[in-house]
Amino acid sequence: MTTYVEETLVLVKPDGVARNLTGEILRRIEAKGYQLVDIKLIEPERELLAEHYAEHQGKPFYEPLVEFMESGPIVALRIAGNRVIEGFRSLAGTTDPTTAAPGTIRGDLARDWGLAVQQNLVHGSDSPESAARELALWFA
Ligand code: IDP
Repeated sequence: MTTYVEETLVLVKPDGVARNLTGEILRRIEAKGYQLVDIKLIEPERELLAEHYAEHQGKPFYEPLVEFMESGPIVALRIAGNRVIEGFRSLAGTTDPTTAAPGTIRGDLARDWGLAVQQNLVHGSDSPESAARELALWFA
């Protein structure tokens, strides 16, 4: 089995911070054995969000997504571990809170408010390339 250490970007989105779930989310990350490398509370400029979500520009949920991400503070986490990119995506669960598996962050804790954007508590980079790009954006 290949073992290697990699890093990923996790964001506790505004719904997670507003609902006081930052500690619970970090607890799950640490309980899984991942290392916290850096952390900050940030209210990002629109330019940062536009770069972060560049792949979604033009989609129907893009504007509501950016507005949601501007609606309150975000906690950015740099975390490290073997296969942490894939591992955190597994901890987070799938995008839709209603169908995300129980036991995952989204499955256990995220609410489906019936809004134009899924307020699903967390973001996690989806590939090594995304992780490098997003860590450079959020921890410039
Ligand atoms: P991910 O965060 O699970 O990787 P992405 O497809 O990268 O999902 O989408 C980014 C974010 O955009 C999601 O976390 C969610 O907040 C929102 N989103 C994605 N798809 C939809 C949709 O079909 N309706 C509403 N919001 C969506």
